[in-house]
Amino acid sequence: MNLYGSLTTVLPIEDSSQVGHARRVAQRLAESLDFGDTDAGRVALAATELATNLLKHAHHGALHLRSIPASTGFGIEIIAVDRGPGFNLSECLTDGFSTGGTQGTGLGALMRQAQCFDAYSDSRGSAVLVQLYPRNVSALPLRVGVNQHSLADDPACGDTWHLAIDEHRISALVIDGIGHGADAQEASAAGAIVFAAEPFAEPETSIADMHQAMSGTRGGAAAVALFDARLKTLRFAGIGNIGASLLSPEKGRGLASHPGIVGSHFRKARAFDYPVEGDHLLIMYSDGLQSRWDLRDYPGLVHRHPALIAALLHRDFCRGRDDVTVLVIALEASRD
Ligand SMILES: [Mn+2]
Repeated sequence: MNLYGSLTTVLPIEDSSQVGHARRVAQRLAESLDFGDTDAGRVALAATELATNLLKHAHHGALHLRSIPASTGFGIEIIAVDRGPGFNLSECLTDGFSTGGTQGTGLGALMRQAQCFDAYSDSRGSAVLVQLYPRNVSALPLRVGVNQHSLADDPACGDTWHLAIDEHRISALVIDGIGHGADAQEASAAGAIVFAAEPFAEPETSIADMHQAMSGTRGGAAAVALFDARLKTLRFAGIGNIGASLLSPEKGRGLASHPGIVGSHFRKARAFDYPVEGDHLLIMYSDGLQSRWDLRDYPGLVHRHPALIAALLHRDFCRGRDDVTVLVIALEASRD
C-alpha cells in the first residue's frame, strides 16, 4: 500500500469570526473527499468545537487541516495548535462541559464523534487531534503523523514524502528539493515517483534510482528508512540535509546522512542498520525544521499520537524560511 497526502492547510483562529470560516473550509474538504452529508457534518462540528475550545483556552492559535490516507479513500485530520497556557484535559472531557460556543457539545462529545482523538497540553501550549472517516472507511493499521507546509503557503511545495506498508515492513521517504517553489517540487516529485514504484527496494538502491531520475532537475536532499518488524531493524540511507531520529521512550539517536545532492553529485549512499527492539518512533524532517529539539522537553509526548508530535515540533521549531516537512511514524514491535 502506497501512501501520500496533502499539504497541511493552516486556518488561523484569532477571533470568533474565523470559527465559521474554519467550519466551512473543513466541511468543503469533507464533501470533496466523498464524506456523505452526515459525516461531513461531523467534520464541520469538529472544526467548530476545536476552534471554539482554542479561543476559550488560548485566545488564538490555528487549526491544521488535511486529508489523510485511509483503508480506502481518505479521512480528515484536524489539529488545534496553540501557544496558550495549557488546559486540564480531563476537565474538558467531562460530560456536560461546554466550551461556551453555541454548539455547546464540548470536547467530550468530540472525542466520541471522532474515530481518533488525542491531546497534549503543557505550559507551552496545547495540541488537540481528531481524525474522522466516512462510514465504511477505516483507519490504516499504522500510526503516522505528517505536518507539511510550503513557504508562504505557496501551492507548490519543494518537500515531498511517501510511505509504503506491507504486512511487516514500512518504507518511508522524505525529499527536500533544493530551494522552494515549482522547480523544487519538480525535483522532489521526480524522486518520489521512482521510489513509489519499488518502495521496498534496498535504501541504497532507491537513492541511486532517484539520483538518475532527478538528474536534470535541481536535485535535492533525500532519505529512505526501511523498517522490518520481523528482522527488528531499521535500515537508513540519506544524502544531504534530511534530519532523522530513532527514539525509544528511554533514549534517542540521530540517523546519519552523507553529504551531497541527489540528482547532482554524491560519493555513496551507504545504508546503516539500527536495531529496533520494542516500540520506537521514527522522525524524519526537512531542514525547514531546526534540529535542536529534544522530545524529552515534552514529558509524555513520546506516547501520544505521532500527528501531535509532528504538529508540536512544527509549532516550536519551524524556521519559517523554507518549506517544512515533519514525518513521525510509530514503529510497533507487535506489528509482525
Ligand atoms: Mn529545505
